[in-house]
Amino acid sequence: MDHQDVLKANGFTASELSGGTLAVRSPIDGAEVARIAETPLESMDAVIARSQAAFKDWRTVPAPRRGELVRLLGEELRAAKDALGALVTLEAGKITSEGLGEVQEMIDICDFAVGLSRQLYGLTIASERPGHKMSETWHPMGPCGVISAFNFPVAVWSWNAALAIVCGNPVIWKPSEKTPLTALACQKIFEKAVARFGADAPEGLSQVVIGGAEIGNALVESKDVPILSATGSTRMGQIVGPKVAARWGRPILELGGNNAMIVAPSADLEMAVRAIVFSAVGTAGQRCTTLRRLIAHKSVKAELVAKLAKAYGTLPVGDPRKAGTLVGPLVDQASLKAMQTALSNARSEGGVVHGGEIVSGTVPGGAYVTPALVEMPGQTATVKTETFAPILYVMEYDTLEEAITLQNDVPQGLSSCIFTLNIREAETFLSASGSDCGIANVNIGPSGAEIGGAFGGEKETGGGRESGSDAWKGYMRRQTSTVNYSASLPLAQGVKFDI
Ligand code: UN1
Repeated sequence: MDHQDVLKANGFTASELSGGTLAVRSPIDGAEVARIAETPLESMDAVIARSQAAFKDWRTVPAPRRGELVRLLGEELRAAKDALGALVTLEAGKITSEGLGEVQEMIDICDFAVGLSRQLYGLTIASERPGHKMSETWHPMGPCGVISAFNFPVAVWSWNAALAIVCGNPVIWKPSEKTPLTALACQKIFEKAVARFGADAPEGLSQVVIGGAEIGNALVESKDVPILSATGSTRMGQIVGPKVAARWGRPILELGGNNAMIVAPSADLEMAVRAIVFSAVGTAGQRCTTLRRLIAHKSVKAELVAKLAKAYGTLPVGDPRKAGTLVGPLVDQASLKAMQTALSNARSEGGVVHGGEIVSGTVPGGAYVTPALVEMPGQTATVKTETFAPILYVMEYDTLEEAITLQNDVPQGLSSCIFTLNIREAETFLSASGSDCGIANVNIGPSGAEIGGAFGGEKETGGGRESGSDAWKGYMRRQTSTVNYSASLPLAQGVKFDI
């Protein structure tokens, strides 16, 4: 399908795609595919007011009924899967299977949220006073701002939106300037679900705002947006987090990762190689969870690097729409430049680089590269820095303690893993003195997390949790209630206060 066919399949009209000020380019060939309208900064107050008005209605709709809307959203996403997946490929440059996988992730979180809509449980708690009952109830919070990145242009919104909506909160979404069309397409899909749902879905329950940092900043600074979920660089989070906290809002931050794999002497190397290649070069190294550091035991490092070099040598790089391609383009030329800078820095720190070359002639206009494997003498400044490109730094270790120290000695704390068949090593890695990351896996790579678990990480990754487990609590406020059904008024802690 060419670009225009994909846009048509997602319901865009010619007038929606022209006459605006934001140029949208496809990483596949660098071609401008649309020029869309941006949200005027002065209309942000009205956008937020609409969301607040929607909140007043939506918070009183019973949660299982709110879940029905998300169930319909999941149905509409199933119907739109091929078209939306192709749009993710067009706008973010993901290979077809990963574009579709991202939409599947949206469907999965909708299913999860539907079940959740009947399980927003609070506790009942034993009171120390006779004739008293203590319990907690979870209530909606209010508008949830979502600032998302180009690399997961639709799934990250759905993690937030599906949960926020069953929790009783409207959503205002500011997508990356690089991927606004996928956001507008999701809004169309959401509106289809609303049309089927009926009148108790208020106008403005989900809104998309288009523009740059100043549009996002309007959400970040507004007291009327109590929850602000932001995915992107640590630099961005460093600005957003304190601003939201300063106005007593609740930030949910998903920032940089610098994810490692430890390969122990007992590891199944064939399996490790497959996991490494998928997690280091999948999405052209542009996932937060991409494998960026390989910490291999000195007894297996040479063999592992040889196997990897062989696998890297035959990786199909090219047009992400073509069957068989595994590595699509980087998002733009600036990413390519950042990758080259990181590689030259690594070289000057003693690194030996394999690959990392520009692939010309695949699709003119796109930023295509062969993934790089870089043998490093140690964990240098460049290795500690996240570069959003397919670069895998390889280091070696002697003792497990040394490997865990290396794994933890970076500013980021998102995802991590160990390949070992030794239960002592596996459990040590998962223990309190093991990996310091939000995600720690055994015999699985660091990327490709399922929606059932809570997703997020520590340190410069920002501490936020989204998606599964009890991440929904981040979208609600907890109310603790004590009811006295006795005829006396005893005070807690034995305090006497007789009047
Ligand atoms: C991200 O890279 O921004 O674990 C999110 C994964 C995906 C989510 C990644 N499920 O790779």
